[in-house]
Amino acid sequence: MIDTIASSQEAIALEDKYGAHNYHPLPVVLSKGEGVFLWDVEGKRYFDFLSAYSAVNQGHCHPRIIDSLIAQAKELTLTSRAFYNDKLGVAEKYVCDTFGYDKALFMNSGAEANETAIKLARKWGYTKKGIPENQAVIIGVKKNFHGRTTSIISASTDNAARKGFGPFMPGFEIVDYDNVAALEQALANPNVCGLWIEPIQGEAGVYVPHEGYLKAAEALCKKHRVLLMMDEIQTGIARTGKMLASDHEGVRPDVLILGKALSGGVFPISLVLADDEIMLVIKPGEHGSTFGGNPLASVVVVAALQVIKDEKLAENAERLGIVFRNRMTAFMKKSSMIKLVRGKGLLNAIVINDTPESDTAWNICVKFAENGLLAKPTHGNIIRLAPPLVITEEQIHECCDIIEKCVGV
Ligand code: IF1
Repeated sequence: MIDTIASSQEAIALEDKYGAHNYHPLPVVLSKGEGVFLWDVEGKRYFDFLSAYSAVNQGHCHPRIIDSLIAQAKELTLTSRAFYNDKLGVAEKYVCDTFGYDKALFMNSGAEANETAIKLARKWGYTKKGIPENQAVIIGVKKNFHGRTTSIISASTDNAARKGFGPFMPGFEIVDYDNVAALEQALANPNVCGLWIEPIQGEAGVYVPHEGYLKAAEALCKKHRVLLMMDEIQTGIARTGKMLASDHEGVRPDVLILGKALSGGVFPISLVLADDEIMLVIKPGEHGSTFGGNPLASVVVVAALQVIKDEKLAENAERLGIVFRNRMTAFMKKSSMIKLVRGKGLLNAIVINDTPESDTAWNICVKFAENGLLAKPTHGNIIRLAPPLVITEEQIHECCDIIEKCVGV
C-alpha cells in the first residue's frame, strides 16, 4: 500500500524533490473529492470551480461511475485490441447512438484523440479528396489549445507551448479565430483537408466566438470539401448548457473530438466520432493504443454519459450559467477589478482589470482558496470559473459571495 503523508507541506516537498517541475500548482494539497467539494489534507473544504478543467462535470467520485469502475475492475481491465472484449462494442454503439455518428474510435488522452483526428483528416484528404501525398494542410486558429504533443504544439500560437520543442510538424496553417473571411480564403486551398477548432476557446480564456461563426465554418467546410474537426474536449459533455457546444448553433462536426468528462474524471478516456466515409479510411494496424477501448473505460464511459442524461446536467448548466453570469455582471458594474465576464453554460471566466503579466489574478485565486473556493488563472489576468454541473443554485450564490468578497471593489 502507498505511504500516507502527514501534512500538505510534506506532499509539496515530495513533489518538489521527486517530481518533474512541469506545473506551478496553487499551494493546496487535495485528498478527497465528492460532488462539488474537495478537501485538503488538513480537512479544509473547498468548492471546486475548476472541475479538473471540465473533466468532473458529473461531480467528484460520482457513485454510479465509481460503482461501474469497481465492478468491472474485478472482472477484466485490459485485453489490448489483439482480441475482442465483451464491453467495447456495447460502448461504441452507446456513444454512436448518443452523438449520432456511424463509428467511434476510443483513445485515452485528449491529445491522443486530436492526433487521431489529424491522421483521419490527412488520410481522408489523400484517399477521398485526392490531395497529393504529403501535401495535406489542416487549418488551425490562433490561441488554440488541443494538447501538449509535438504535432499538436506545431499548430500552437503560444510561444510558451512551443519554445524549445522544435522542429515542428509541417502541414498546419493558422488563421484568426472567429473570422469568417479568413476561413473563406484559407479553405479555398484544394490541399486543405481539415479545419480544426474549439467551439469556445477554453485555454485562451473562455473566448466565445460571435453567434453564427460555427455555422459559417460548417458551411464553408461543406463548400470547399474540408472536414470540420471540432475539439469539444473541454466544451463537450454538457459543460456549456448543451450536450455539445456545437449544438448551440446546430452544427454537426465531421470529426467530433471528446475527452475529459467522458469518464467523469474517473479514468482517462478520449474519443473520436465520425461517419463511415471518414472513419474507414484508417485500416487495421494503422492506428490505436494499448489502453484505447479497454473494457474498464468502456463501462465507465457509458455510466458517465448516462449520469449526464439522467441528472439533466446540460439543462442545469444552462440555467445556472445564466444565474452565475447575471451575478457576475451585476458585480462588475460595482467593481473596478473586473473588466469582462464571458462564457456559456457553466464554462465562464472573469477578466481581471490588470495586465496579463501581473500576478493580480493569481493572488485573487490564492484568496479564493483561503475562502474555500478553488480556481486558477488561465492566461495572465483571466480566471476560469467552471464548477461541476451538479452544483445547486444556492451553492452558486454562496460561491458568488466568496468571489465578490475576494475580488473586491
Ligand atoms: C494541462 C490547458 C485547459 C483541452 C482541449 C485538448 C486537450 C485539452 C480543448 C488535451 C486539455 C487541459 C490540459 C491540462 C490543463 C487543461 C487546459 F490549460 F492546458 F489548456 F483545459 F484549458 N483539447 N486541457 O482543453 O487533453 O491530453 O490533457 O487529456 O495540460 O495542464 P489532454
